[in-house]
Amino acid sequence: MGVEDKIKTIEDEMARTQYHKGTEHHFGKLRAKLAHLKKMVGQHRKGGARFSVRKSGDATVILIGDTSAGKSSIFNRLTRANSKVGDHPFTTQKILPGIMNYGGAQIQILDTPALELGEAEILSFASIADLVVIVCDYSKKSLERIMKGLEKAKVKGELLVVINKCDVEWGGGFCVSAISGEGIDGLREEIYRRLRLVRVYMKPRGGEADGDRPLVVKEGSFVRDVCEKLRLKGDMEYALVWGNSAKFPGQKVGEEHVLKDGDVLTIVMG
Ligand SMILES: Nc1nc2c(ncn2[C@@H]2O[C@H](COP(=O)(O)OP(=O)(O)OP(=O)(O)O)[C@@H](O)[C@H]2O)c(=O)[nH]1
Ligand SMILES: [Mg+2]
Repeated sequence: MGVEDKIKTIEDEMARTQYHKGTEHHFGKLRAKLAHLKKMVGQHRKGGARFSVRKSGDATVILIGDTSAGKSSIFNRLTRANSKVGDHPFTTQKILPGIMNYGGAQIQILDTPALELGEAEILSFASIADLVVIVCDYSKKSLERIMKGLEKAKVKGELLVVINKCDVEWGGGFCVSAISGEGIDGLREEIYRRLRLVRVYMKPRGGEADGDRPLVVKEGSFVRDVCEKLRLKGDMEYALVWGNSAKFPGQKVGEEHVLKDGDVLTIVMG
């Protein structure tokens, strides 16, 4: 039997077996075997990469955590994508991208396989994300280990710890329930806040602002950055701004004006 077949046999056995106190030990052994075999396969494949994903959208957020913490359930709540949810361990086998629309900002969310299936490799994807969301259940038993893993993998980005399954037990901190939906709206807001993005709604001169499709730039960006993002040819003469960064509606500003989230902007070319 080849390694791939052995992996399939173990995965099938895990899928068939109910996970509870009595089978915990057996699962542990299967998990260790699986991790070992997968590592071997990974080493044999060209480049050793088992997972891949392409970045898209205005920013990328990765959900990481141990098996059954509820990563896929949260992912399904945040995006329109549909990742398989299972009551047995290791349901997710690949990195799956989805989009969370936040007032027009397109935030890419990545669902990932359990860290037990290849911590080093999954954490290497955490380095490319703009925000790492650690998902734990109320026991928080894996939190310390995951934090150490991130440190070891030199992941320096923004971190958010989410404690799932608050419908079963309140875990303190940022506690949500993917089952009941409690705290999910707050989680969307928190994710957006942590990404420090600024949505700018472009308004043609004398026309209406496009309220559905903002241009998304980083906090602290200037009008100049928007011009660059729009690849405007020629020179800007001035801009008009309405909203949070404007002293009054329709304020005339230059390239050095710092924009704020929700601004409406008209660029007037020379
Ligand atoms: N009570 C309760 N159960 C939940 C909640 N979120 C997820 N679950 C359950 O927990 C189990 C695992 O959920 P998943 O979303 O598949 O977990 P995961 O972290 O993606 O698991 P892997 O893909 O194996 O890494 C399923 O039976 C879910 O229905 C929650 O908020 N409350
Ligand atoms: Mg999953």
